[in-house]
Amino acid sequence: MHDVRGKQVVVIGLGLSGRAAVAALLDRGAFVLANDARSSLTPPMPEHPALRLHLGDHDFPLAVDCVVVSPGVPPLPVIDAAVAAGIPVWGEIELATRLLVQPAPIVAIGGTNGKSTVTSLLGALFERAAEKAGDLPVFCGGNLGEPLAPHIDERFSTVILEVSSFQMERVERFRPRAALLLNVSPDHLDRYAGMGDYADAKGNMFLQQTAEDIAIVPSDDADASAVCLAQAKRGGARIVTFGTSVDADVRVTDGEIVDRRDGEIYLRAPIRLQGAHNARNVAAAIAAARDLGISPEIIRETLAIFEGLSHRMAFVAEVAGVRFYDDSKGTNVGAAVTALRGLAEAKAVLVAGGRDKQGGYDELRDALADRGRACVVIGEAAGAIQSAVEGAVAVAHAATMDEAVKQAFSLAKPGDAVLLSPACSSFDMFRDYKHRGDAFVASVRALAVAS
Ligand code: UMA
Repeated sequence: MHDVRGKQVVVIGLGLSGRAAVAALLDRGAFVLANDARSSLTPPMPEHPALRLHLGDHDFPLAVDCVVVSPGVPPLPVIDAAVAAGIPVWGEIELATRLLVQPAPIVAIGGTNGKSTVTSLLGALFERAAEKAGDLPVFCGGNLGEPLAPHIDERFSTVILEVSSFQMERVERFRPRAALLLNVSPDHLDRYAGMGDYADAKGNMFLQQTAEDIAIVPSDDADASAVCLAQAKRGGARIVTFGTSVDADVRVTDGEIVDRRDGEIYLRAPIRLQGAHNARNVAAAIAAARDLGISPEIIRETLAIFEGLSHRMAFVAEVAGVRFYDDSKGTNVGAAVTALRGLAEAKAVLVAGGRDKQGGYDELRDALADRGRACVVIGEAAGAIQSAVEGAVAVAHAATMDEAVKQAFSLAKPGDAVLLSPACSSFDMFRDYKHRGDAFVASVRALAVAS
């Protein structure tokens, strides 16, 4: 356990991660300066004799031993100044894993898409195994929603963390026993200079790995496999591959997932998570789980019942022959394209838009040309999406989610899907993607009642 007692630490950004970091640091005896660009906080920070606040800007004096940065805080002059002065700058994950009262093997899951599904599946697999063995509980969180910092005094058998590129920008000793990079496709290009920088941030999770650890990356033509492999090679772990190529260690075929390391075969038919992209997600999870000692029996039992996440391709309702799906978690173009192409229905009305991430919408245009009936655009990115996809499909504009659902329904034909997969973040109109998905589900339910 790392000792921060008596140290002066500044925490930048007081959302979920920042508040959790502040509480952990105070608990361990540090003096904390809590900083946020907002001038008032709701809820306010709890009072503590070792806590001071600096709100409204980031112009605080850098007389500190360490800086902890929240993932959503972009590069700032004060952070550059700290780095230049040799002051350690950590993310909440670096801090929390250092402060854990009892270190546990860490499984870290990164990638542009699928990481929440794989994290939750690994959580389910390890929890089932721990319960059966009477072992310590499992922590499952990170970018998924629950930071690790509030749990530093708990004892876990395994710590499973979904890690975003933002979170991996500021790591130093973070060393996962298994690190999975599922794919890399354009996202968050409003934050990074280019795809190279974005991939490098994700790949930082491999840096401290040694031959006792494993790095899990895709092996086929999709998902920028070469980029993922190059990132994994920045560390010293054994590399394990998954995917559709014949030489993948955990290979996906039409009907099976074959673990070529031990010859185990997992039939795809009984697996609850369906679809080609999910078969690859399952293969990646198997690659990690088997290496950390989870038995094939536990894997089969879990795969037969694990349903996946809400707001990730979740079926909502059927209204007059039109099936509605909530993929509010589809916050980038790659996710929306995968969702659209993965639908069982031949044609879909897509509801897309939100806060633009500067990645361009050409791929979405192609997918809509193949599978789209129409596109209803919402939020700040409405104009940009409309200009990109017009000509491929009919486009309508909606001011609210309720209006978007009604317009999508009127544009759909019986047998079509209406898919919310926004290709953008939600922060222009909603608190987060869950709030956006809940608004969609509520509007669909109201429509079902009214029809
Ligand atoms: N802030 C500043 N200065 C700035 C920018 C922000 O002070 O320049 C302040 C804001 O005023 C606010 C705080 O920072 O008070 C917000 O911090 P944050 O954006 O890091 O949000 P958290 O609540 O700490 O949530 C973060 C992750 N958010 C982001 O990465 C944007 C959550 O991921 C994560 O679940 C949570 O930590 C727990 O680990 C969400 C996300 O959108 C789901 N992630 C992105 C994604 O999945 O694509 C990366």
